This record gives sequence, C-alpha cells and structure tokens, in this order.
Amino acid sequence: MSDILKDRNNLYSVKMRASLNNRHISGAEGIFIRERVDPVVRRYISRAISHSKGCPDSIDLSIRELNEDPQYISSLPVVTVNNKGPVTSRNFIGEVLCDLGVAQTSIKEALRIIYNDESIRGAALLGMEGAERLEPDRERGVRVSSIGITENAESVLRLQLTEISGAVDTVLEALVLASKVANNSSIIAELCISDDPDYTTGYISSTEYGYVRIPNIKCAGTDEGGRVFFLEDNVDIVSIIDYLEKVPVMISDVSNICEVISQNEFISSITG
Ligand code: WAQ
Ligand code: MG
Repeated sequence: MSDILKDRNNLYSVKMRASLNNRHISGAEGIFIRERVDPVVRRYISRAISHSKGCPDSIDLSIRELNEDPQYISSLPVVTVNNKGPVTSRNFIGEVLCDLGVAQTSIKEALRIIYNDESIRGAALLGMEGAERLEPDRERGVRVSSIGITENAESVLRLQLTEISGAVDTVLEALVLASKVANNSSIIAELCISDDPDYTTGYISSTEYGYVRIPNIKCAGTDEGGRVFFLEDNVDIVSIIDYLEKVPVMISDVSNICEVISQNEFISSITG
C-alpha cells in the first residue's frame, strides 16, 4: 500500500470502471477503511478482467479519502415474492405502487421505462402524480454513488444472502444502493430491472415495505432494464440529486431477510 494511505485511519471511496472500445463493461464502488483498500482494489481488478461482457482494454480506478463522515444506516429488510413472469410482475408492481400512493400515469411511465431495451446509465426520476421525468439529463439519468457497507455488516449480509440467492454480489450491491435511496424521505419507492440479459430478478423497494425481490420480472435474453425513483411532489430535485450522488452513506446494520412468500400473501399483508 502506498504511503499516502498509511498515516491516517480514514475512510476511502474506491471506484472502478472497465471498458472495451469505449463501451462500459463493468464498474464497482464502495467506501472502505484504509486496511481494506488494497484487497478491494485487487478484487475489483480481477472482477473487471473476468466479466462476461468481454476483457476490458481500459480500467479506471480512483481512490479518494472521504472528506466528510458517512451516515450510517440499516439495510432494508428483504423479502422475495414468487412470480411466474413479466405479466404477473407488472400487476404486482402496479398494486404495490398504487398502495404507496403513486398515480396510474406515473406507474405506466415507470413500467415503460424499465421494460425498455434502451437503457440509460442511471435512474429516471418520476413524481408520484405526473409521468414527466424530473432529472435534468434524461439520457444519463441520476447515478447513485458514495455508498458502502462496513466489513462486519457485509459478512453478516453475505452469509444470509447465500441462503436466498446464487448471485450474492449482485443482490448485495443492489440492496446497498436501494437502502441509501430509500433512506431519503422524499423518495417513496424504487423500481429496478437489471440490464444484464441473463439476470431476471428485479425488485421494488421502499421504506414502507422494504426490499421486495421479484424473480422472473423479465424473460432471459432481453436487453430490458432500468431504474426508476418515485419522488414526493414538490420536492427540491437539486438536493435529492446531491444526496444520491454525493452524500456518503454506509450500511452498518443488517435487517431481517425472509423466505419466499406468495404475491397474494404479500398484497394482503400490506392492504389488510
Ligand atoms: N445509480 C442509478 N441507477 C443505476 C446505477 C446507479 N449506480 N447503476 C445502474 N443503474 C440503472 C441503469 O439504468 C441500469 O440500466 C439499471 O439500473 C440496471 O442496472 O435481489 O444488476 O447494474 O436479486 O444491471 C437487482 C438484484 C440487480 C435483485 C440490479 O442492475 C435481486 C442490477 P444493473
Ligand atoms: Mg448491469
């Protein structure tokens, strides 16, 4: 480890982006104590060069000391609902969002965005009422950054996620991101489908109902995917984007992780 990292015991933001012919292949980021920076960098690099999208011709790595203390929060509780396919997941998502107070026009627009081949790099922001996009750059969306998980919380979470999924890294990263997003009181819910053609589990998350995993949310082999954050009406968009991109947040506690339940069971538990 280089000397600049030796003399303080602060936290570092580590980011990796790998590309091939200027096309994005893989990326990863986290917030780590000094001792973890070196092994994490190695892990990120080996991950970049073994990605299924190809071997990168360029890997950008950045290591920056945090200049403010992170907010420490709990991960959202996790539940998985059983689901047959995209049709039933659309209905389920509609019911949950409706229960959270999102208007039909906004639900329709969100489903259009996530079930669309042209993925944007970040998330779309939608109001609860209208269908219009609220972020300034709609080609890019808003990228959530400055997120991490403490070493202890990560090992607890990994152990528990192994019980429910074979893709622990993917679920863990999504859960960390969704927990930061839900922690903002102006964001009511998040909806996500991976743009990875072979990853067919998505989720809908909210402070109200936690992180709800939806298997078979899309058919394998499609380029559909995306993220949508639903915002309360008349909020300060600039400060929400600042929170999502820049405010450092770390998961330091792990909430409950439940087994699979049926959609009906879930819906009756939230409406009954
Ligand atoms: N901030 C905001 N939006 C993002 C970010 C980010 N940091 N990273 C990706 N997106 C958006 C972008 O539009 C992508 O097209 C879309 O999300 C999907 O990204 O529990 O892997 O990285 O099993 O493909 C869900 C795990 C995995 C569910 C989600 O997303 C589970 C996933 P991907
Ligand atoms: Mg992806």
